[in-house]
Amino acid sequence: MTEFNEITKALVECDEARLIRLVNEALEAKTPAVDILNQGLIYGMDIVGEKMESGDMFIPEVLMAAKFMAGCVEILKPLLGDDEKIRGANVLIGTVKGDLHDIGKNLVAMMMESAGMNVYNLGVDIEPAVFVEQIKEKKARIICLSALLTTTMPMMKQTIDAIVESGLRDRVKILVGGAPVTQSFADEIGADGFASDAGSASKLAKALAN
Ligand code: B1M
Repeated sequence: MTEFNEITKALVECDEARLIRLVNEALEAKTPAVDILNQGLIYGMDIVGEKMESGDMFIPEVLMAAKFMAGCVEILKPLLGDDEKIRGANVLIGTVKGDLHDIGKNLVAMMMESAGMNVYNLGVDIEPAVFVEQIKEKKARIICLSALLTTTMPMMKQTIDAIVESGLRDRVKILVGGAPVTQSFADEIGADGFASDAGSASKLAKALAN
């Protein structure tokens, strides 16, 4: 088994001590940090996402893997060049106005960070105008809206309308998600994509960013 396979396996198995030891050993053996990130860790998080989609891994394990991955990224960060640190486009994510649920949205943010994207997590109860202002400020290209309540789903449409009115719609891809949200709702409100879970949200964002 290669050192990358072992790192991937330790991450998927949420074995933190082994994971950190393997990453440090790889660095001592002069393995480039970018290879450890891409071939070991990011690949591992892709597998975690697939296992979550198929029901072979559950939310607490996924959160744990994302946390351990973030710990390894902290070890590697000083050794990565600027281009390698930010592989993807800037992503904005927030729960729409009126909605205070943030566990799923944070999971999506963590999966995207783990996949190498530069994520700005705006929080919960976010006004459409704040999304618009932050798109400009963060030069974001991917916008992720989360809603967990049927009563706040219409706020997703209002947020998209505000982005259209601001003249920024052509510069961004808008993804929506959250337990009550569906693909047909996403189509109806003019979103560019829908994801039912954090793994597929991360995959979709990566695909749309390229
Ligand atoms: Co609330 N709540 N809640 N709640 N809550 C639900 C959503 C509810 C289904 C419970 C129920 O009645 N069975 C119900 C909604 C009913 C409806 O609208 N159809 C409900 C209600 C009614 C309410 C209140 C109105 C209750 C009240 O006060 N009377 C109130 C509303 C407050 C508000 O928001 N204004 C309320 C409050 C709360 C708490 C504050 C107590 C707490 C939230 C704590 C927090 O988030 N920090 C809470 C919780 C915990 C829940 C449940 C139990 C769990 C939600 C959760 O975290 N799931 C929920 C019932 C349930 O879902 N079983 C419920 C785990 C999480 C990992 O999954 O969020 O679905 P989820 O995220 C997934 C996907 O949906 C997707 O990826 C995630 C990971 O795979 N995803 C995205 C999420 N966002 C995405 C964005 C994307 C892509 C994918 O962007 C591209």
